[in-house]
Amino acid sequence: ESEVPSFTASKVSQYSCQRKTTLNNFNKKFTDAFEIMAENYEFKENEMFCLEFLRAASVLKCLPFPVVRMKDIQGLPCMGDQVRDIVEEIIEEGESSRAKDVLNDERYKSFKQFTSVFGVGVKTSEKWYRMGLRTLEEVKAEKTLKLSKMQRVGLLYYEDLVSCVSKAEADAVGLIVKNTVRTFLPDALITLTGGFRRGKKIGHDIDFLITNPGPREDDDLLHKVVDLWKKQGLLLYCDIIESTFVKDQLPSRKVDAMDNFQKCFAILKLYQPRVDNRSYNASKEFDMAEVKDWKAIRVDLVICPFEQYAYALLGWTGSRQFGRDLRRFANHEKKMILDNHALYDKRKRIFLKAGSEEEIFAHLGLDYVEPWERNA
Ligand code: DCP
Ligand code: MG
Repeated sequence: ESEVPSFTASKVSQYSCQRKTTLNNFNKKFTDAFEIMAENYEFKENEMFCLEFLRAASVLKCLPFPVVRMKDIQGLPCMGDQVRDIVEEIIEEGESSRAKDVLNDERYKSFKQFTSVFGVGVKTSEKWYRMGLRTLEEVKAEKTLKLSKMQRVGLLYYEDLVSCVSKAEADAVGLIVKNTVRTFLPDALITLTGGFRRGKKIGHDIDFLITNPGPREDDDLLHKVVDLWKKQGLLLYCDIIESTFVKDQLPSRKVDAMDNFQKCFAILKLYQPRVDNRSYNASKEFDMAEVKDWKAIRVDLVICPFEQYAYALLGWTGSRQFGRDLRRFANHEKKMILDNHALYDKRKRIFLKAGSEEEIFAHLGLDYVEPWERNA
């Protein structure tokens, strides 16, 4: 009787790795409210409630229609009481009073500002808040604070870093990364990962995964790359984390574990001649003195052995929620442990090798999900 292609709520999986989630979100009104709630619980270190709202947001993001009445969410997974109450209020009132209260909450507002600084997380925010600090201005003025080098550069380049990175900027940085890496390793495979690989048009940083097909390993590669950038005056900050990868080590069970690959958290200077709309000055010359022709950009470089490339690519492509659900699915449905390095079958007690993301999905008995459908 209906013209609409049939949609069965009870067939929507509780795992986002069994759903297709593109960037075309029909339920932004709801998911924005859930994400505000989740972030507030993250600031309160209430992981359970935080995940509850992130999961609910993720489910609504995959719906092929906007929710307009309570019946539309009937039978969907992850719709607990808290979530349903908010959906109901948004349907009736157009907005959520609970989400609005969070946005006006003093603690939330301070944590939001603090955590927007590179190098500042929930722990540091908590410390500053307890000291009575409320705004970044107050943080900057508090001369007794011991800031890490990361936090100091985070404040120094704050304006550039909070303004989002565009896809065009990601491509420009991609060329720089490729050129530099291939100076040292001509056959290196360099892949743009993170949100941009999922088709996002903006991001907070640019993530690259580097590997070298074939036997040759180069533990010094990242050091050589950043040294060259330093010489070229392109490096504003860098922190190289050495690899702690141990072959045949069981994958980590932790849901949000950091991986063991060698990586570099950097801030690059991206030159971009700005179109300056000021007119000629009296001497009919451009006054170039104050024109800043570059932008500070956060770049993450991760380097992995070729054998682990497919697992690292899957992990670093995200989304975070998609990755969490992949690991949860592997664990609970398949008795396997998945992380960014490997997949381990606990029953057979073997590592499952994979040369592509498709093979990893196949090992898990999952239909393949394209990167742009992983925006869970
Ligand atoms: N990731 C990971 N292990 C880490 C950090 C990140 O597996 N220690 C994964 C999850 C993310 C992806 O890598 O989806 C990229 O991390 P980002 O924080 O850069 O997230 P996105 O690129 O998805 O979003 P944004 O647009 O904010 O950069
Ligand atoms: Mg990113």
